[in-house]
Amino acid sequence: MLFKWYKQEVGELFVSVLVVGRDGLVVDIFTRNTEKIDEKKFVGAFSSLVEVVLKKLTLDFDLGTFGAGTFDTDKYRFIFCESGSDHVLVTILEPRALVDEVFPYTYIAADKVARIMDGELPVSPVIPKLKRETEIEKIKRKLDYYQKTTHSPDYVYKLSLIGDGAVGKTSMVHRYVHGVFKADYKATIGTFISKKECNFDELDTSVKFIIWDLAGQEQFQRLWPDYLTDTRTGILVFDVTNKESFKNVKKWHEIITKVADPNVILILVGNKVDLSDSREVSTEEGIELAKELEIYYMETSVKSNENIDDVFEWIALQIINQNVEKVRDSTVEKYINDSSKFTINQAQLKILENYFTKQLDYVISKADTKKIVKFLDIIKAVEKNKVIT
Ligand SMILES: Nc1nc2c(ncn2[C@@H]2O[C@H](COP(=O)(O)OP(=O)(O)OP(=O)(O)O)[C@@H](O)[C@H]2O)c(=O)[nH]1
Ligand SMILES: [Mg+2]
Repeated sequence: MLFKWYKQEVGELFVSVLVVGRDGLVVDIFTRNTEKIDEKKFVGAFSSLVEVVLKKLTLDFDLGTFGAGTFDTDKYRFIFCESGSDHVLVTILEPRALVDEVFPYTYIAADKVARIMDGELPVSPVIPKLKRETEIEKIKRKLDYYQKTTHSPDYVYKLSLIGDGAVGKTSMVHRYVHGVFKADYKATIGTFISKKECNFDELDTSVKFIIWDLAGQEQFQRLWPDYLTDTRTGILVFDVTNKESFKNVKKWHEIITKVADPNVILILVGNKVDLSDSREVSTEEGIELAKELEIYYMETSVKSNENIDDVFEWIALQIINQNVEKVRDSTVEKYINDSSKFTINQAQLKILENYFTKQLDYVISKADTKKIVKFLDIIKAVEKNKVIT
C-alpha cells in the first residue's frame, strides 16, 4: 500500500522499489507492473548490482555518515536511502528521472518503512504530494477563499518544527500528539507528518494542525525549503544544553521566513530545561534572541512535560487572534460580521489587540496562556449576549 502511494508520487519513471537488509538480502519488493514481472528473476538481476553498491555504502553506514546516495547505470538510476538502522530503501528509476524531484518522496517512504519495520505506532501509507502544481495551487486557493469568506477558525493549519538535529523536535511532537517520551534518539529522515486538533473548551472551537516535523541534520538541507513552503506557523527549537543549536536559530529563521506564509506565526523554544546543570544557554539569552527576531519565546522540557501543550496552544491562540483581526479587516466601518465565531464589539477588540501586542515583551509561561484563554472566555460571554455597539 505504502509503495503504491510512493509509485504514484514518483510518476511514470518509477521502475521498482526494494527494501534491502544491511546483509544485502531483499526483504520486500514492489515493481511497476507486478503481474508481468517474475519477481525472482527481477531480484536476481538487480541484487548483484545492489550488493556492490551496498558494500560501499555499508562502510559509510558504519561510520554513521550514510543517509542517502544515488548510483547510475546506463539502464537505470538508483537511489539508496537509509531506512532505520537495519535497512536500505533502494528505488530504481528510468534513467531520465530527475533525482532531485524524487528525493523528498524517497525520504518519506524510507522513514515510513523504518517505522513499519520497528512495529511502532500505526503508520499511514499515505505519501503526501510535495510538488507545487497547478492543481494543488487551485485547491489551496479554494481553501484560502473559504477561510476568508467564512472567517472560520476551524481550518487546518500547517505547523512546522525546525531546528538542529537532536534538539527534540520529534520528541515534542510525540509528546503533544501521543503523550509519550522516548529517551533514544532516532534522527528523522526527511519529514514526519502528523495531525492534531487543539481544543479550547472555553472557546467552543478548535484549531486543527498538520504538523510537519523536519529532519534537522545537514544532509537533509536540500529538502527544507520545499517542506516549509507556505507554512502557517513554525516552532524554532534549540537545545538549552547545546550552544551551537542556539547559534543556528538565526539560520533557521531565515530559511523559514523566506518560504513561509507572509503571516507566519513563529515561536522560539528552548528545550531540555530539565537538564539545568548542563545548560549552555540562559533564559535571558533566549529572550534576547526572540526579541531581536520579534517572535515569542518559551522554555520547555519534553522529558518532564513542561510547557509542551502550551507551545501548541499558544500558536492556536495566535491563529484565533489573526482570525479575529480578519473579521475586523473585512468589516465595513463599525459593523462586525455576525457569522464569525468571535463576534465581539470594537472595545473588546481593542483590548484583545493590546493584550496580544503586549505579550511580545514577555517570556510566555503557562500562566500567560491560561490568562489568554480566560480572556477569550470573557469575549465569548460577550458574544453570547451579542453586545454589538
Ligand atoms: N533530557 C531531555 N532529553 C530530551 C528532551 N527532548 C528530547 N530529548 C532527547 O533528545 C534526543 C533527540 O530528540 P529528537 O526529538 O529525536 O530530536 P530531533 O530534533 O527530532 O532531531 P532530528 O530528527 O535529527 O532533527 C532524544 O534522545 C530525546 O530523548 C528533553 O526535554 N529533555
Ligand atoms: Mg526528529
